[in-house]
Amino acid sequence: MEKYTLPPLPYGYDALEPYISKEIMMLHHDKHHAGYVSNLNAAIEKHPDLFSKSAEDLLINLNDVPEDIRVAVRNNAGGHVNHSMFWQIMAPNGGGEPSGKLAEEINKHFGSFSEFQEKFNDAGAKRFGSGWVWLVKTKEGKLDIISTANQDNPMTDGHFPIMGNDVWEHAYYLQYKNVRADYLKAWWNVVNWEEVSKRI
Ligand code: MN3
Repeated sequence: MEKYTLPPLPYGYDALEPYISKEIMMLHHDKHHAGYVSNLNAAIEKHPDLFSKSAEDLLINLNDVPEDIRVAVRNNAGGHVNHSMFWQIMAPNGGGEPSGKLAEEINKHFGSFSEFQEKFNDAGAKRFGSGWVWLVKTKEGKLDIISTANQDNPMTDGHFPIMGNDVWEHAYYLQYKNVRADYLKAWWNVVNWEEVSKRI
C-alpha cells in the first residue's frame, strides 16, 4: 500500500530561479522528498492500521506511534509534511511583504517586518547541522520563531508551523556552497505570502 504520495511541485523546476536553481529543485523534490515518502510508507507497512492516519496526525501524536517505527515516522512523516508545506509557501514572483492579518501579527510580535526577517535569518543561520527555521503559532497562540533539528516538525511540540525554511545543505549547497546566510537572504524573494497568510 502506498498511502502517502509525493505531491507534484506546484510550478516548474526552474520557476524559482535565479534564487533557487533548477538542479536543486529537481533533486530536492524528486529525490529527497520522494525518499521521505517512500521511507514513511515502508515504516507504516509494519503497522498498516496506521495508514488511516494523515502524516500530520502521526506527527501530532508521535508518542502514540509504536516505538519500533517512531524514529522513522518522526523523520519521514516530518520530511514529508515539511516539504509539502515548503513547496506551497514558495512561488515564482514571490517576495515582497505580507499584508493583512499576517502583517499585523508580525508587527505586533516582532516590531516590524525587517526585524522579523532578521530574527528568522539569525535562527536559520544558528541551526547547527541540518534542520528548519520556522514562524509558528505557539500552543499559547502567540507568534514565535523557532528552529528544529533534522525533520522535526513543530506540531509534535504543539506549535503550528505558519511558514518554514529548509536549512539542510541539500536545500542550498549546489548553488550557495557553504554560505547559508546568502541562501537565507535570497529565499525571501520566493516566499508566497498569499499562501503563508492562509496558514495563520
Ligand atoms: Mn529538504
